[in-house]
Amino acid sequence: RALEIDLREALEREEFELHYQPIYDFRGRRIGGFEALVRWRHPVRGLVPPAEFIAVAEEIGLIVPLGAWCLTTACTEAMRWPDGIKVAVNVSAVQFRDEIIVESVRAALAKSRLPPGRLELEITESVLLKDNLATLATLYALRRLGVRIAMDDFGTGYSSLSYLRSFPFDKIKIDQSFVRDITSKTDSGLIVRAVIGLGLSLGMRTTGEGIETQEQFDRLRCEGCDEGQGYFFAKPGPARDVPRMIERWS
Ligand code: G
Ligand code: G
Ligand code: MN
Ligand code: NA
Repeated sequence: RALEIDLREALEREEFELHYQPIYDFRGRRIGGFEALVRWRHPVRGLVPPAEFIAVAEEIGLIVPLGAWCLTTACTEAMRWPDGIKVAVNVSAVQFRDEIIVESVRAALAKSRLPPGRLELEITESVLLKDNLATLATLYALRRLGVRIAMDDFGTGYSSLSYLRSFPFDKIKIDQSFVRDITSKTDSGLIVRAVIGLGLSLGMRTTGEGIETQEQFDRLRCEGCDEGQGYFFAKPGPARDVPRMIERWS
């Protein structure tokens, strides 16, 4: 509970910060974008990872203002990056209620003046769990703003394929659990190959997540995956590390 009390005040106290992990473009052989990952710099606990506070933030309704802060901060920081480099922001299912997300995204784009095509929203299957018309309408409203939409952690939900049928995502992010075993387990390799083929057929780009080794990198590139992300390229780091990460992989 102490955490919850602190969390309520963390936004006003400006204790949140975004870290960025590069997303490598296999074909272009360079960093094409960064995923923003929120951290909470707690005065006593130190750097708290999202796994420890996002769920609480959702419960207490903080996720809406926190999500808006993440969007505005990510867009504003991305404006300082070399032209064309994109930024991806994770969006929680709770932010999708009442179309609040559309206003948050509109406001972030207006305030930062980031071209909408450089912002990508990562949503998980939980957003589409109800598969209701309101959710789809919200996704289309976001699409009309000009932002891109990625299906995150693909393959870990209950019926991923039906979600791909209900909405034309720009990108499928293949969950790291499949990438981890891609060279050691035949079935993981075959699943990854099938998902890349699926993306190709449906006109959706694919990103392999959690790449940690040269072997995984080589395998994904050979299979025709569009992008890769993982510790092999870089761990998520503060905004000031972004230029160095771009340099390292250019
Ligand atoms: O950053 P890690 O390195 O610990 O991130 C863990 C998880 O936290 C990610 O899978 C992501 O789904 C979630 N997460 C990170 N940043 C954000 C954010 O800004 N908003 C939401 N809703 N989830 C986030
Ligand atoms: O939003 P998403 O669930 O995809 O968040 C990505 C999570 O995966 C973050 O917690 C990030 O720190 C973590 N991550 C990114 N690259 C790697 C990696 O190569 N290995 C592992 N184990 N975790 C990673
Ligand atoms: Mn993500
Ligand atoms: Na993911």
